[in-house]
Amino acid sequence: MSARRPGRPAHYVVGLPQPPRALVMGVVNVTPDSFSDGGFWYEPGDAVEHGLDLIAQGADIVDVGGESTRPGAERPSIDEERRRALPVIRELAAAGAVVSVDTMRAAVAEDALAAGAKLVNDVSGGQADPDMLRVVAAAGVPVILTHWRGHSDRMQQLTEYADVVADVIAELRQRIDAALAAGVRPEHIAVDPGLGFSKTWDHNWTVLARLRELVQLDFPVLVAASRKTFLGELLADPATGERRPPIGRDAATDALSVVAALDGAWCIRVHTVPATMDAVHVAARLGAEDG
Ligand code: PMM
Repeated sequence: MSARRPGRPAHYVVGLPQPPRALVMGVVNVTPDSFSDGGFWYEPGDAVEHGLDLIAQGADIVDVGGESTRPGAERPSIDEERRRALPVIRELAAAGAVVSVDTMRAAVAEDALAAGAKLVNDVSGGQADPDMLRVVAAAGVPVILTHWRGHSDRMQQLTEYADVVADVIAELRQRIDAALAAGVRPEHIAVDPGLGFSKTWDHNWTVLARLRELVQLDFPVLVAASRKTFLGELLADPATGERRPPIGRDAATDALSVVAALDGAWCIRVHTVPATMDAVHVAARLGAEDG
């Protein structure tokens, strides 16, 4: 592995924007209970407006989801998930945005694609719903496969690893193989180490420190550290020990965005876009230096 950091994606997903820098994906959670922004954009009109703001700020993709995946979260019914996500996806796609649907349900993914979504972000990597990879293959759209071991009610009990990076890579390879076997085209696959999904805070740091091993998998890598609890824990109030609340974690998120982009991440998934855009430009410029 060279000492130099590439500063721009080592690989791109065919059919999505390919700027000479990491892509920025802005999050639109249409949920009452997401850890980071739950309830902020729960009304469809507010969610659409937020998505349009993210696009105006430069987001390459907006990721719309109707299910919170925070530890312990209860799953909404499929109808409720549809009710939350689909109108927002329809409007944002009609406004010209590249929309991804953040869902673990094949039927929701199918409806979202019909409503104009261009890619599927499945945090279970196709494991939660046995039909998901078939739906993605049939639609001929890109998919993000995240490292995942179980639903939110039990994911924090599934944190045993021999070597977290090697194990995540091996498990992601299995998901890639499953996607290919279902007929998904290789150039439509991106992977994500799933920070916070069946990982301790230390595991998250190890994965981020060794991100370049994941980049060497030869598939585009998405990094979604934005506002996650391990940042709140790092930045806990020294006097009280109280965790920094999600809204106060954006500067730390931006710092990680520079590092991830320098290491060759394909896409950075964040709640606030402007500083992330600057971060990926800085990384790309540094990566363009010879030496
Ligand atoms: N994390 C959340 C939701 N969606 N999608 C991907 N690909 N990777 C993630 O780590 C991920 C995700 C957790 O909740 P948030 O929407 O508040 O960040």
